[in-house]
Amino acid sequence: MLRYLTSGESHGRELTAILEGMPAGLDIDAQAVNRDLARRQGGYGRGGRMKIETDRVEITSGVRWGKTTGAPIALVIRNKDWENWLEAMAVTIPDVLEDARMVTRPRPGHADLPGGMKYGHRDLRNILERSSARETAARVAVGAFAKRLLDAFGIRVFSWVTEIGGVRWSMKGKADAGAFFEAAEDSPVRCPDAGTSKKMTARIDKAKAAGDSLGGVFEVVITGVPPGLGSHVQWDRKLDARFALAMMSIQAIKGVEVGVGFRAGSLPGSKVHDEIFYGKTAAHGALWWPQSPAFYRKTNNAGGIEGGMSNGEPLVIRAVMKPIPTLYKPLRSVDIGSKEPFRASVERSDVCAVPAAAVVAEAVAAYETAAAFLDKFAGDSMKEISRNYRGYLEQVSAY
Ligand code: EPS
Repeated sequence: MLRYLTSGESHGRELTAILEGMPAGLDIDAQAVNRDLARRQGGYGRGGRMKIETDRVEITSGVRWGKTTGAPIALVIRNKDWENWLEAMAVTIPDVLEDARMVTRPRPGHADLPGGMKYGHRDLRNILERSSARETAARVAVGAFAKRLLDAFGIRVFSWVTEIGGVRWSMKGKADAGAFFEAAEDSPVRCPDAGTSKKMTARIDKAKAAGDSLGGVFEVVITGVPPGLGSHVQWDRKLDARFALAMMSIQAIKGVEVGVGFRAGSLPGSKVHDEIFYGKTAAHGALWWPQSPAFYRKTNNAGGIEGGMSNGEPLVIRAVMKPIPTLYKPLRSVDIGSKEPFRASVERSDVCAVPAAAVVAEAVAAYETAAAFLDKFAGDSMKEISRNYRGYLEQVSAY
């Protein structure tokens, strides 16, 4: 069983994650983890904090001589900004406290007010420090380990942005995950289309000038997934249900779609379901793909999941991020101490973090895929899992 926990505050000493259940014998490349951490920090529309931080992972357990041992893997990412918060974020009461940086003004759309009421804090900093999307750096590090495991079995995870603040990329032609991903990597907003990228950055500039923030939509595609991850037999084993939970757990995500998604509500069944064919097929491109003849589809409206199970097609998951609630434009709120209304203004924030959220989504999707993969092909070492996987592929090929 794969599992992980994260801890850490936005301006505390560091973020920590513990990942347990990774098999022994997996090659680990800390630089690959750092590359993903840097990708999360990027994107047009990020604020001042990302100029302070250079996120780097420290692997403090579970890896020896470049390989996992099977023991829990502990990951640490230091907050450089912590040095500016030594007193305000101290674990013990500081001798000198010039500025506690107390927060009594809840931001509409943030965890501040419900969190304060729930935990009984009069200082909302105790809520915002943990609810901040800074936590996603730890999840990206965990996701990089999951990606490494999936990569060993030819499974790859991609992401790109399809909409920012109403500027939409309407994808033309057949989706080519590899090409879209390469183009997205070169775009300041992770949109594969250069023309749309320009319009998106202009939209972000406009929002910034108006003191506003923007949300958007991104897509995650996972290729090389064999049929049979997840299960139809119980609610919490359904693969799409697990993806929905994972996506919604990312800060500021308000909706998730799989495959054709919400458009399924307006199309008839004949235009939604992916017809099944059997025969000689062109190379599928996935490592697991059996020898021809085989079952295949010409469309992928299901987004690679039927009955809560992967069906062998690429997994396609989309999610929408709301505009960041920390915005320069004053919004009405009420001080929790004085109960007086005020208009919130902030010192520092991102205008748009949709490109970063797409990178985070890659990480959580990689984790869910790896967890489902290990559920099915369980083993304590890479050797054992490879053996289990090969045996299953023989069964699929002969079906
Ligand atoms: C973030 C770090 C935060 C914010 C952002 C995400 O840094 P700071 O609050 O010090 O500027 O930039 O978080 C939010 C906007 C939010 O509302 O939580 C990061 O590392 O991604």
